Amino acid sequence: MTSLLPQVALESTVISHGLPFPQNLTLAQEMEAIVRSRGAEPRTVAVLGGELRAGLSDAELLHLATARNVRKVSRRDLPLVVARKLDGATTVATTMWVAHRFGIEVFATGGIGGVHRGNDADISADLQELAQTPVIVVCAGAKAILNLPATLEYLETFGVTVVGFGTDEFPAFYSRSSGLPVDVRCDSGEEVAAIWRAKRRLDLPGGLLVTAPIPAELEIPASEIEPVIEQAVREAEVQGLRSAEVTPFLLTRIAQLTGERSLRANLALLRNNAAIAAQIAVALHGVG
Ligand code: PSU
Ligand code: MN
Repeated sequence: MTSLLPQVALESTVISHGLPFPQNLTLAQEMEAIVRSRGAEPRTVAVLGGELRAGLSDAELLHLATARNVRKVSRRDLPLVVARKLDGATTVATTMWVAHRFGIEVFATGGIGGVHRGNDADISADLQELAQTPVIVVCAGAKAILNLPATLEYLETFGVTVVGFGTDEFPAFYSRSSGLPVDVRCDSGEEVAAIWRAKRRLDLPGGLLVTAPIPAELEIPASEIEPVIEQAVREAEVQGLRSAEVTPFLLTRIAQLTGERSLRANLALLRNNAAIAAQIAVALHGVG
C-alpha cells in the first residue's frame, strides 16, 4: 500500500442535496483540489448506474451537481439503487461504508446526521455506521437542527470516540461551540493517527469522529442561528415530513432564511475539513 498516495473519501449528498448549484459543483472541485494540494488523493463517493464508485470525473461531478433524478442514498437504499442501476448521492453513512470497501480510512464531510429535535425516533443512520465501520470522519460537528446532547449520548453508548480538532468543545456546525465537551482534544494529524492506531490494535470496531470548528471569521453565533433553526424545525413538523426528507428540508430552509451567509459558512467549513482530513491521511500513511 505504501506506493499509493494517502486517500481521502468525500461524500456526494452534500453536492446533490446539501448545497445549491453552482456552488455545489465549485465546492466539490475545491475539496478535491485541497486534498491534492496536501499530498493526498480525493475519492468522491457516489453510486452511478447502480455501480459503487470512489473517484469521479469532472463530468460525473457535474451530473451529481445538476441532475434532478439523483437519489439521496442512505444505507438502506443501497440494494435498491444497485439492483435498479440508479444514480445516487451517498450520505455520511453510505460514504463510510463504500470508503471502507475501497480501503479508504479517512473521510471529510460538513456535518453528520444525528438524533433529531422533537422526534427522538428519527436517528440518522450515520450514527450506527460510526458504531460499525472503521473510517475516520472529519466534520464540523452537527447542526443544531439536531438534539446535540442526545446525539453525543448515542455515540457514547455505541463506543464512538469524539475528537475535538483544536477544540475542547463539540462544534455545532455554523457555531464553534455548543457547550458540550468532546472526549479528547487533538491538535495535529499525528495525534489523531495515534488514537486510530491504538483503536485498531485493540480490535475495537467502528469509526472515529473528528470534529473541527468552522473558521472563526465565518462563524454564525448560536444566538443568531437558533431562531432560524426553530422556525425550520416547526415548519417541518407542520408539513408532516418524515424519514430521509427531514434533513434536506431543514438544510434548504435554513439556507433560504439566512441567505448567503449560511452558504458561505457551509462552504468554508467544508474546505477546512478537507484540509484536516488530508493532514490525518498523510499522518496515517507515514508510519503505517
Ligand atoms: N448535515 C449537514 N449537511 C448535510 C447532511 C447533514 O449539515 O449535507 C447530509 C449528510 O449526507 C448526512 C445526511 O449523512 O444529510 C443525514 O441525513 P439523515 O438525517 O436523513 O440521516
Ligand atoms: Mn433522519
